[in-house]
Amino acid sequence: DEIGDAAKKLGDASYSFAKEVDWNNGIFLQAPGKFQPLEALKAIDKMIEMGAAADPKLLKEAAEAHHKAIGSISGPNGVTSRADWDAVNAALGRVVASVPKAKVMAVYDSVKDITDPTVPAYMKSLVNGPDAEKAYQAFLEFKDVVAKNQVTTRSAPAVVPSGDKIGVAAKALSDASYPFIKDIDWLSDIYLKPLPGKTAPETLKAIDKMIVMGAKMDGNLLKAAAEAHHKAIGSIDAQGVTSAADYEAVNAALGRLVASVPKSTVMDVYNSMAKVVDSTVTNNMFSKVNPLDAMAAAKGFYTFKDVVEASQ
Ligand code: DGD
Ligand code: CLA
Ligand code: PID
Ligand code: PID
Ligand code: PID
Ligand code: PID
Ligand code: PID
Repeated sequence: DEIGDAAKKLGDASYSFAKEVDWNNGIFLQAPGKFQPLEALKAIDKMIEMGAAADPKLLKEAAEAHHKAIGSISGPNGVTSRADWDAVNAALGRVVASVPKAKVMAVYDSVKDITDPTVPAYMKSLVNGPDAEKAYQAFLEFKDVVAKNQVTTRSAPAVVPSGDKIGVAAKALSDASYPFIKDIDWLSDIYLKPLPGKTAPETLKAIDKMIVMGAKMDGNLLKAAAEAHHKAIGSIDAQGVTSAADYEAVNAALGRLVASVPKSTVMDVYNSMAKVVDSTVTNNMFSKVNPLDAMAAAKGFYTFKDVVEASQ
């Protein structure tokens, strides 16, 4: 297709730049300017809306392209192969073309709002400047091809299941865990801190398992889960906490999503996460909330998971 061909040209002009970026740099975990959690949440919300509007099949293919690209990483900077670099660009171009332009620009504008204007020049200073300029020039040509192939209407909204066992169980889980949710400091910057003692390549292994799980998920249920999160963001209070009803809808949507993939795929995520999240992290989280609320939430979760497993 045209986007695939354009991605090859983009690769010709941008792979030198890709090789110069230190993909393992811890800086990418930092807020790109002043830490403003509620503004950042707005930007994430625009990404969620864009994801929910995208063609689920193309999202799945983009996840698969990323998984493949992780498999061909080489060198200290963590760069993927030239072929996989092109394949990721092509897959993302197709995702972008599957949503109306305004959805893409809403992401751009909201991310701009939380990005310090000196960031681009600083990032450029870390690589060979002319290579960055060449890559940007090629991106501008690529985007014209994407725009030419872009839809004007979003994909259909998700069909949300109702009256299922997971929905019923989600109410019990949410009743048991909402007090715990209210104890959590959602506006803290602790969630942006690197995992103690873990390197980027180690953490990437766990992310890869999540990508694999995402690629196997039912596309309609993934869209429904994204829509539930968007709705939940719309009802947050000053502390960032969503309403009880929207929290319940998120739990139901995520339970159904988990049930749409094999158990071993979920356990691969859990086991790889457990390798990078040690008990200092979980104990620290626990120390900041009411212990009884956390234990009631945990009990609720371990009961819920049996219902999910039964529908898996
Ligand atoms: C936890 C898990 C939450 C940890 C929170 C930190 C996660 C950080 C993720 C880092 C993000 C990485 C990057 C993301 C994106 C970056 C973008 C660039 O507190 C365990 C041990 C292992 C814990 C770590 C693994 C958790 C993985 C969870 C999957 C998360 C995937 C998503 C990640 C983020 C991305 C989201 C999109 O399981 O867990 C606490 C448990 O720790 C406590 O141990 C458990 C035992 O495993 C269990 O066997 C049992 O003993 C239990 O239960 C205690 O404790 C007992 C009873 O048995 C129960 O019935 C009940 O009564 C209970 O007590 C009541 O207290
Ligand atoms: Mg979510 C999970 C935040 C958007 C899909 N997500 C998580 C949690 C964290 C979070 C609270 C990971 C850390 C953790 O396990 O803490 N997400 C979060 C934010 C946003 C967001 C702030 C922003 C809008 N997510 C989002 C979107 C999607 C997802 C758009 C796609 C539709 N998210 C998704 C999945 C999963 C998460 C599939 C998880 O599996 C993971 C999670 O919650 O695992 C348990 C602990 C969790 C919480 C504090 C909240 C849940 C409370 C449960 C139900 C009860 C508590 C149990 C116990 C005390 C602790 C967990 C024990 C453990 C062994 C599981
Ligand atoms: C400017 C000035 C003009 C010239 C110009 C110009 C530039 C405009 C630009 C630009 C626009 C632009 C847009 C970009 C957009 C990037 C969007 C990224 C979206 C990320 C998402 C992430 C996610 C997910 C995912 C799916 C999940 C949800 C999420 C589901 C259902 C200024 C040059 C024209 C770069 C969507 C993918 C996993 C949130 O206009 O004179 O330069 O760049 O998890 O969805 O699960
Ligand atoms: C524009 C203007 C509107 C019209 C429009 C428009 C277009 C927007 C577009 C577009 C946005 C867009 C985004 C693209 C992004 C491509 C990103 C590619 C990333 C590739 C990576 C590869 C890799 C890896 C990997 C992980 C490793 C690092 C690597 C570590 C730690 C402008 C059309 C709406 C194409 C990250 C995955 C293995 C490098 O908005 O008027 O057209 O395209 O190895 O990580 O090692
Ligand atoms: C233990 C001991 C026993 C008792 C026990 C026990 C506990 C086991 C546990 C547990 C397992 C477990 C699993 C959990 C899994 C969470 C998985 C999260 C996945 C997140 C993903 C994120 C993503 C996306 C997304 C889609 C995108 C890709 C991504 C596309 C196409 C220890 C109790 C049985 C919690 C997939 C969603 C946006 C990456 O066994 O005695 O306690 O928890 O962006 O894909 O867009
Ligand atoms: C298990 C054992 C296997 C069988 C199995 C199994 C099950 C795994 C499961 C499962 C995993 C799982 C995960 C669930 C996670 C739910 C997470 C809910 C999060 C809700 C949030 C709501 C909110 C917001 C929001 C953003 C705001 C904060 C809030 C800020 C900054 C165990 C079946 C495979 C259900 C985060 C979105 C508005 C609070 O593996 O043997 O069954 O379920 O307002 O952010 O303000
Ligand atoms: C213990 C012992 C067992 C019993 C037990 C137990 C307790 C475990 C616990 C606990 C785990 C736990 C985990 C918590 C996790 C919370 C995760 C929240 C994530 C929030 C995010 C927010 C954000 C943003 C956002 C984007 C911004 C950055 C942020 C930028 C660029 C010990 C009870 C099981 C509470 C990700 C979205 C706005 C950070 O296990 O016997 O008690 O709690 O602002 O992006 O700024």
